[in-house]
Amino acid sequence: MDARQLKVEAARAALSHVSSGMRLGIGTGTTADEFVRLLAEKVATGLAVIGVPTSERTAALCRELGVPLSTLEETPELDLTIDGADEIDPALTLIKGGGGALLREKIVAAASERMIVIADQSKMVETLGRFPLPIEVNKFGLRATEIAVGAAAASLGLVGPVTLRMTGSQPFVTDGGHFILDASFGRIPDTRALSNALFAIPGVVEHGLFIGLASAAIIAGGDGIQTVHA
Ligand code: ABF
Repeated sequence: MDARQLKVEAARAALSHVSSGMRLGIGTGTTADEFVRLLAEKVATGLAVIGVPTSERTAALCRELGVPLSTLEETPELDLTIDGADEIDPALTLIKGGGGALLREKIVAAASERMIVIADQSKMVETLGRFPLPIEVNKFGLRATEIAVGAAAASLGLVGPVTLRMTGSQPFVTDGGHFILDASFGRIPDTRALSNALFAIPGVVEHGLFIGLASAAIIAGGDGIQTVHA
């Protein structure tokens, strides 16, 4: 199976956890998009769910395909969030944010009874950090925050640059109106210590370490579907 088909199979397996009446958090990214497409087919045949999207991009896809939407304000308690990830370790700690939606994704995941991560096998790692860690920062004082993040990260294993994420010649701006710094650690053996250090920096809004949020991960690989429970 090619990479897209693996994403589809993981998304299809996640759909089996969805039942009528559920309030769903809906993630962002290409794997989450496959889940939205399959969910829309079920909605068209009578599945009664309401979705809270984690990005404007996902909201637009849901509207296009007819998935009923709500907001976290109207629906503050969710039954299940289905979302992708950039890296997944054996304890189901995640790196997310490659798609720039980490702030809303973490808020929605935290508001959910359960979170199921859907991914292809390539996302599984023994230790997080090969993927640069996205750090969402307030635009005010960006340069000062960037310097502080670099200093804190250096004491916690930063091995590469802290780079401002760009879209063409302009800084990438999140749905929340913030910028993203991507920091290369190579390996992150102590995710909690790094999380605490980053949150101690004024200007840091959120980061892409999802610790203790995922209930399960559905992983599609060459030898089929594997479900890992936290
Ligand atoms: C999103 O899913 C992002 O946090 C993460 O970067 C992305 C993974 O994307 P894909 O499913 O396209 O690999 O939640």
